[in-house]
Amino acid sequence: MNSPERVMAAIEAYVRPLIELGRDGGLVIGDGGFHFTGMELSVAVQEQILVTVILCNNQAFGAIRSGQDRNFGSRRFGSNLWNPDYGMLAAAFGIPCARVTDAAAFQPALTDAISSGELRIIELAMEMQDP
Ligand SMILES: Cc1ncc(C[n+]2csc(CCOP(=O)(O)OP(=O)(O)O)c2C)c(N)n1
Ligand SMILES: [Mg+2]
Repeated sequence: MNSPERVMAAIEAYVRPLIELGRDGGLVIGDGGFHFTGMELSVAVQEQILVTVILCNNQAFGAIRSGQDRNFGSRRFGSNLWNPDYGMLAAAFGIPCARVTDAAAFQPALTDAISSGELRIIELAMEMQDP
């Protein structure tokens, strides 16, 4: 599994050169945030917005759950997520999606997605960690 620190370091290493070149690298979003906004993939396909979407899947509204653990004696409510099969969801939009569960596989997947120049999704299985 991937720790947030390792993931962010890898993302920064790959995305920073693109930002410095003035190119759109992509976006990083949590599974909870994706549940709010995921249908915008339709706009991305329609308008051919060719970015890499890194979908960080920790099966939780993690920041909310951490707050519940810290401030409410670990009494969790509504902060765990049931998630769909993102590969199937991406396929419904015609978007290739790679699922990464091992930290070592993330950088090759990111390089592959960015260099494709296509709209791509990388689903990154994450550990749930208190920030
Ligand atoms: C529009 C909106 N609604 C609710 C919130 C409150 N909120 C802050 S963090 C968070 C959880 C986000 O979950 P996820 O995207 O999975 O990220 P994680 O914390 O798990 O990394 C929510 C719901 C918000 N910031 N914006
Ligand atoms: Mg989450």
